[in-house]
Amino acid sequence: MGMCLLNRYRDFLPITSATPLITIGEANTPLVRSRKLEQETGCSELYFKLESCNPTGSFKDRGMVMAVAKALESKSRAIMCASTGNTSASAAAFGARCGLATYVLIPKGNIALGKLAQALVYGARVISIDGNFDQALSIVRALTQKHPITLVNSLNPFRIEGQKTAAFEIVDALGEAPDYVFIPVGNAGNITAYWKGFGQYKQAGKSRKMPKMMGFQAAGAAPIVLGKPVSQPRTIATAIRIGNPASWQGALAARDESGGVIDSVTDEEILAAYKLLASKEGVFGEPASAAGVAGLIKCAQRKLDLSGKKVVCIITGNGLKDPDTALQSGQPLLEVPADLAAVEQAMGC
Ligand code: AN7
Repeated sequence: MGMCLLNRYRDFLPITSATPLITIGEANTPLVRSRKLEQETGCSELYFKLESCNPTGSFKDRGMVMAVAKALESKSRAIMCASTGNTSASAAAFGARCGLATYVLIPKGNIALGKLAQALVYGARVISIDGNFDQALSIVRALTQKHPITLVNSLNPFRIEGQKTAAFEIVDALGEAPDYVFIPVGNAGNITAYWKGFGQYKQAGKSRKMPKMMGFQAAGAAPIVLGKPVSQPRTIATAIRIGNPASWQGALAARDESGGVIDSVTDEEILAAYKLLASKEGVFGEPASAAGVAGLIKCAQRKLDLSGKKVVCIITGNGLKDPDTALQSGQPLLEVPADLAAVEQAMGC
């Protein structure tokens, strides 16, 4: 279907006759069957939902298209978010497309290079604070109360509305909801949105069952697992370096109502899954995306029986966004003279 996201799922979205059906080509992302990990983890069927294929390279475009459409509908002239990088890239893209002033607040030194480049080239006003994401979000909440600027973090309920469409696409592609969804958790908007989407689709008779939601935080930034905020979150997966998630309650509801888990994976487990995904599956997700996959591997190692089960891992963002981690994790670059014999030697022939 060549129809934009807002139009395709308009019956499930807060669309009115006054909502502009904007698009930058978001959503309708591939669901790709695994070749390797399916056998290794003992799933009956394992799929990767490539949210990394969105126009700005992450799932954020789904929620942002809805939030910005509603901002335009309400005649807003400006949008603002705090971000670990992907939300800011998406806000900046839609802001540019729609002629809105866009302000983004990011934690200094902890945003992947590609994401920073995106926000700057789309023309957002990018402000880096000497603090973390949680501090940035609290400043943005205060500023958007004080000034006529629309908040486009997932505290804005339209973000969750747009993001839930990924669950619709999975059910539409499989003809039924999967048994398990493995997903990284940062600010917890995405797991909240998926759970809402699966619920609405079931209610509409589009599926008969609901998946177990398996959310994974990084061990150094695992407030939901620990049951208390983390004041100085740390992880190589900067996208989910969040110590006090805004949608904490939504994540708990998704876990408890689905019979799933919110657990953590170490940076070592994240990096191992990141490398395996790229080198064995040809799927280059960013480190945060690998947290969900690392969670699947961890569960399989702890003897979670996935035989007969359909499993989906959400690849939330594109690996190209974080070239530093890629260059440190991949094969070494071989540099040789411009000489046939030297190249042969480097090839190992
Ligand atoms: C690739 O961009 O929070 O649990 O400010 O970029 O819904 O927060 C990003 C989060 C997973 C976690 N994977 O999703 C931001 C931001 C990637 C991400 C998450 C993020 P949520």
